[in-house]
Amino acid sequence: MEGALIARDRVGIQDFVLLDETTEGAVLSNLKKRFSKDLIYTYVGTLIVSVNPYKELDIYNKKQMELYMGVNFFELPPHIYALADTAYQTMLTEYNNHFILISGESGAGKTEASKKILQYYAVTCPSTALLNTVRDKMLMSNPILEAFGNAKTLKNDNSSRFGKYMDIQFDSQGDAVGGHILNYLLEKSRVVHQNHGERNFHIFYQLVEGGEDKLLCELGLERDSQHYYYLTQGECAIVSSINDRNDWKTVKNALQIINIDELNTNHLFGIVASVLHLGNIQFDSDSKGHAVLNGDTELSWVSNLLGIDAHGLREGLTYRKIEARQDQVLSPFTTDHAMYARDALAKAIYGQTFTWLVNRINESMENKDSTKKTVIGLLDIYGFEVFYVNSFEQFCINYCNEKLQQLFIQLTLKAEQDEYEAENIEWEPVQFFNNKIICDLVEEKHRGIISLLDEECLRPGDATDLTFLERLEEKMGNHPHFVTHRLADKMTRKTLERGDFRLLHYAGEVTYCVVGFLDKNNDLLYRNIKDVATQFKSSLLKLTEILMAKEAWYIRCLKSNESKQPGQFDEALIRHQVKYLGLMEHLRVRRAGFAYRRKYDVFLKRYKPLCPATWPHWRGMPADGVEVLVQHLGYLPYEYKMGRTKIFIRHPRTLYATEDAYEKCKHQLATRLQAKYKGY
Ligand code: AD9
Ligand code: MG
Repeated sequence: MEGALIARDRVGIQDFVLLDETTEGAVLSNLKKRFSKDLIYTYVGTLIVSVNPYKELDIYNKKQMELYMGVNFFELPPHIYALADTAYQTMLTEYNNHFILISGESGAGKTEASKKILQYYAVTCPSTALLNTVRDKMLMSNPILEAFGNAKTLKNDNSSRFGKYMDIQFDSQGDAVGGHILNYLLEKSRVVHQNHGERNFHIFYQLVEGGEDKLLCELGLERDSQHYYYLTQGECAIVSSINDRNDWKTVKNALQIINIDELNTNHLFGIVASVLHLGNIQFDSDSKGHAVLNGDTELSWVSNLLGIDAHGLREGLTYRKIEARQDQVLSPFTTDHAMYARDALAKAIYGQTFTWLVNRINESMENKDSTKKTVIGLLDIYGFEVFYVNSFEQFCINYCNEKLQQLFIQLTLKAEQDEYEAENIEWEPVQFFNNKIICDLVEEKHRGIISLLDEECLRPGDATDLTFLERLEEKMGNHPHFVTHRLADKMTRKTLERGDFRLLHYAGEVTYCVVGFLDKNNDLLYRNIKDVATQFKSSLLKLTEILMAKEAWYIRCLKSNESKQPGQFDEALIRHQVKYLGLMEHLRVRRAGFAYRRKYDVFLKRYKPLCPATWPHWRGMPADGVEVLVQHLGYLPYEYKMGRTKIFIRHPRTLYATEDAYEKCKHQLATRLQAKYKGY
């Protein structure tokens, strides 16, 4: 019981709350010391800091999982299994909902962490043959969604290009009985364009590399990714850390497990293949400057695979249909317009396929039993990212991270301080940077960037990306987190192009190029034209509501170095992340405060057998019962405080001693009961 919490040796300190000094230097040196011993997890109270090791560690096996089952959080060395288990145990005892927020920048280890937690539940929760199939489906949803929704970027060879929130549903016995996934904004533009050094979604390469000869023949595909325009722009089809052939087998197997039958699997790959064929359709200009297809082969493959009329498809790719009164007029495209139409179609087909897959996965994991369930939600969203050129996609991704940081601040720093205030607990306020100002800049109604973008998209006439930028300059001119070439001082201006705007995000500065903003936003907007707020903004808002109603657990992932190398601890990079993730503030709040708090009735209900005056019933107010109880247990005055509705315990050790006493007492009670009933 002593053990991990107060361990302080060559491997550093396992909980930052116990550091002698709460300076950035001390935090970094502790992280570094632990990282050098392959100890990638460290606590700040019940929050986990994880540093990406970029190598396989032998800490995720079944034995390790069993070790952490049912053990008090601080009893063993820090591990995400400890967090997963504590969330699970709390859910069972308090019968409430939880979520685990995994955050960090691109490549920091969020997706890996979420997979490990899911595996932990799949292995350690009680099981039956029926439930095992549900679990297999949950586990298998990962390779499928990663194949269709992840890609190699410059930051991460397996970068999530969509956001994912997964609820794992448990029954009252603690069995994992079902699951549900919400997905957020897939980066569809990647289907038709990849930057240098990046790839399209994994599934395309898996199909071309791993697909059986017969299948490729049926789909009209060459076994050569270089043959496809949509796969060659990034010039990096082969990635040493990725085995497309093996991954293909995994995905095929996973599709079977989630009950997608052979017919639908064939349709699915037919659609994937049709996107590749579409990308290879090229256009020439006729004598009038109108676009004409430069061949029929690819067109007929697309029409065959999608089951649509070839003539209609050709017309759709080369003409705009204008409805005039009762008539339809066809207005020919230029080659640029035709390519745009082709790409728009490819993105739409892929986007719909992704949504269909998520729906099918959800159907397969659905639990139809209507008895009440509790859930643990796992949030794994694309991380904050800054590239050489940043576009609308990065704007959405970084805005999403900004929102999650805001949620973290609300739920931890601010809520912690608010709670002390509400509970009348004496408290020295801690200053922290609140990024609400940046969230408002992006999302405020009628004034924020998204609203202005929507307005510009809906404005009839001559709206362009540049007129949008002008509108931003007009409205945001004085905002401390917004700058453009025109608004910048002399020094800053040198680093800004005329078509750029720069946002000072919580995690750093990002310069966005406005080219394509209107087009890409239109794509989102027309799905939901009646509402001016874009879909993404409202779906994030909904997500925040879902999360706010649950008890939160946090994993903050740090990227150890930019070159994806094992053993490299880039101090400057890590210092930056420690800073913007607000770890120092979090640590100060935690250290100054109380590690554990519970409502009086919940606390009393659990521990009342430990005191003759409260067992089996306490007749008075719960707060008085708790006071009597902790006096009996010998709590010292500085170890706890009585709030308005809750007891606050300063140090986890105090609670663990109580929990141990409770376990012992429970055991004795059970033995006594057994002895009593033996006589009957
Ligand atoms: V992004 O925002 O989706 O671009 P993530 O999800 O934060 O990003 P990811 O989990 O994909 O990053 O991790 C990136 C890579 O780091 C993985 O592919 C692994 O090679 C490596 N990684 C991450 N976590 C671990 C770990 N716990 N053990 C070993 C790890 N390797
Ligand atoms: Mg990821």
